[in-house]
Amino acid sequence: MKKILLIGAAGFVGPYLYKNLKDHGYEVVATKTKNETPNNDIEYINLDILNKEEICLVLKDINPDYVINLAAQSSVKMSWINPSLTFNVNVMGLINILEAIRIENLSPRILLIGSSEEYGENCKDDVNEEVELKPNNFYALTKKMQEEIADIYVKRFNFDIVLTRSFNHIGVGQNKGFVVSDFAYQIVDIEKNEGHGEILVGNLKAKRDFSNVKDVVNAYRLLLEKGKKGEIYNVGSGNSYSIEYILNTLLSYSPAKISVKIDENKFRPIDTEYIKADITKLKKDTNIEFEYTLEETLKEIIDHLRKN
Ligand code: A2R
Ligand code: GDD
Repeated sequence: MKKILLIGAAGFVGPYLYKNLKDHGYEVVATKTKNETPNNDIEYINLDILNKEEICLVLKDINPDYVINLAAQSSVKMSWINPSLTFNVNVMGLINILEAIRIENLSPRILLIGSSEEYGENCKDDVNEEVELKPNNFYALTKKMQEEIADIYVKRFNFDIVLTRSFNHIGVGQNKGFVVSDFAYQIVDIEKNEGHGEILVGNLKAKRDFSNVKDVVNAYRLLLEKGKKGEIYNVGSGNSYSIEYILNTLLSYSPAKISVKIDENKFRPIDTEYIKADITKLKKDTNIEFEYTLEETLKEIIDHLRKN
């Protein structure tokens, strides 16, 4: 049975990817930070990617066939508040992982998760992998640096690395701080209180390519299996929706009387306006079909919050 080291597996994406990999017959060793107390039945080991020696010990112990890194400071919003944390985890943490693999003389296939945010200013309709990257926030810059660092390890040390540029993904379990959770939590709070109230929102004009996290983790497994060494793949739905459409769809699922207030504090210094993925390359190399619609995903998220 092939063994996968899944780093940073107690966040939003981790438990979904863990399940997908197990369902497809992999042995998975999942890691979390020592501060996390995940609410699921996955057995984790603790690993801090800022500690290279710790990574070496884990690698030596497990000797994985594959390494997937999900550990990151993953919020664009937070990267404006704490750029140094974002650089530490997303850049230094990555170098620690790659260096530990090199030092331990291992040769696992590696999957690294990047972001559509890397296209930044150059984002446009059906953006494909050839478009020049022009990141316009610190998070995006760290993900662009990830690609440059990976390229050195592929070319200089013959590492087998596949990378993604993942577009927005949503689902049950995503923390507040991301748009769908921010909206859904507020709506459910209003429903539970007086049944009427005001929801605070940020930039409704931005458009994003949203997918269900279950489709995204399926793409990650397929890329691990079929992606080409050193290649970068857009992972998205190929559909773009305005944040206003997301808001209105969530509101349409609620019986509460809700008014919408634009809150200037929720706007970012710079916000990428329009993102939509060209997923020709992903489809060609993996034959993937995305299963879930945006509307059913939004419904699942809000229904789950009501029950919990
Ligand atoms: O910060 P924590 O304690 O919540 O843990 C997060 C973990 N993490 C780390 N793991 C090991 N060593 C570190 N120094 C370290 N710093 C943070 O990475 C959390 O459990 C995980 C990231 O989970 P989320 O923030 O929920 O991200 P998500 O949505 O699962 O995204 C996975 C990947 C990331 O590369 C994103 O940038 C990309 O997909 O969108
Ligand atoms: N978070 C948040 N909260 N965003 C809001 C709100 C709000 O109340 N109102 C409007 N927005 C807008 C943001 O300004 C942005 O244009 C859009 O909604 C999406 O914001 P987020 O959900 O925070 O996601 P993101 O696009 O910044 O980043 C996510 O997607 C990337 C891939 O494109 C993250 O998951 C990243 O880790 C990921 O790489």
